[in-house]
Amino acid sequence: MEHSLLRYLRREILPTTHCPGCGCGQVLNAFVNAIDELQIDPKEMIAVTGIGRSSWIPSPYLKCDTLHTTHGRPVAFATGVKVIRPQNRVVVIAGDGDLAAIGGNHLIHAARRNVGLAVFLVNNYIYGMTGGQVSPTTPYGVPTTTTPYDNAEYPLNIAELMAAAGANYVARWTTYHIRKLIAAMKEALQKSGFAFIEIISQCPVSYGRRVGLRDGVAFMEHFKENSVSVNKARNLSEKELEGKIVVGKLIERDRTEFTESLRRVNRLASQRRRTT
Ligand SMILES: Cc1ncc(C[n+]2csc(CCOP(=O)(O)OP(=O)(O)O)c2C)c(N)n1
Ligand code: SF4
Ligand SMILES: [Mg+2]
Repeated sequence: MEHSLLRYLRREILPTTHCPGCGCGQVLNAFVNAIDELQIDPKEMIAVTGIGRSSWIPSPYLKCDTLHTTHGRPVAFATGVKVIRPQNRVVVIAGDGDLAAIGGNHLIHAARRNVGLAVFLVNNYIYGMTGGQVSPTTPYGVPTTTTPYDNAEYPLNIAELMAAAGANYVARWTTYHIRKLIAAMKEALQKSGFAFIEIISQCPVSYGRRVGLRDGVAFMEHFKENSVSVNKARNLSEKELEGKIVVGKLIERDRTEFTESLRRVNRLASQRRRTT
C-alpha cells in the first residue's frame, strides 16, 4: 500500500539526496502533513526557494509550481509573485545562509512591508550544502570551515528580528517538536501577511561533527534537552538562557497585508487621476 502523502511529491525523483539524518527530510515531512491537514490544493500554491540544501525541500521534490531562484533572493522573487498573483499562497523555504546572510535585507523589508508570504527558515547553524562555512546563526565559539579555530561572532536571533521588523506571525520550533511544527506551519499558511517560522534543524555532516552531534538521534536529544518555551524564557535571565533554544509563538498580530495595501493605493491613484 502506498503512503497517502506521496501524492504531494514528485515520486520519479525519490528518494531525496539529503544525507541520512539530515533535518531537511523532517521539514519536508512536516510541510506535506501541514498542507494535507489543511487540504490545500498544491495547484493553488507557489513554492519559492534559493540555493542551499534547505532549498531542496520544496524544489524539486514538491509537486506544485516551484521557483528555484538564486542564493539569497527567494524573498525578492516571492514578493514579485505575490504582487502579481495575490490570490495564490506563496511559500518560501530556504536556509539560514540564504535568508539571514546574503538575503537578510530582503527578509527584513518583506517582514516590514508585511508581504503575504509564509517563510520557513531552516536554521541548521551552518552553510550545509557548501561544506560547513560559518553563517550568521552559527553559535559563538563553534569552529567551522571558515572559522577553523572557532567563531568570534555572536549569532543573529533571526526570529526576534522578524518580530521587531513587523511580521504578522513569528514562531520558532525544532525538528524534534514535529507536531508543534506542523501546527505552526498550518497557522502560518493560513495567516494573512508575513508569517515566519525559524525551524531549528540538523546538519550532522557539516555542523554536527564540529560539536560532537554525529547523527539525527543525537540532535533530537539535544533539541529536546535544551529547548525552553517562550513563556518560561520570559522569567529566565540572559545567562540562564545561554545555549537554550526558545520555542513557541513569539508574536501574532493583524497588520494589513502588503498587496492589499498596494491595491488600496492603486485605487486611490486612479480616483485622483479621474478627478484631475
Ligand atoms: C551569490 C552566491 N553566493 C554564494 C553561493 C554559494 N552557496 C550556495 S549555497 C550556500 C550556502 C548554503 O547555506 P544555507 O543557505 O544555510 O543552506 P543549507 O545548505 O545549510 O541548507 C552558498 C554560500 C551561491 N550559490 N551564490
Ligand atoms: S550536508 Fe548537512 S544540510 Fe546538507 S544534506 Fe547533508 S546533513 Fe543535510
Ligand atoms: Mg544552513
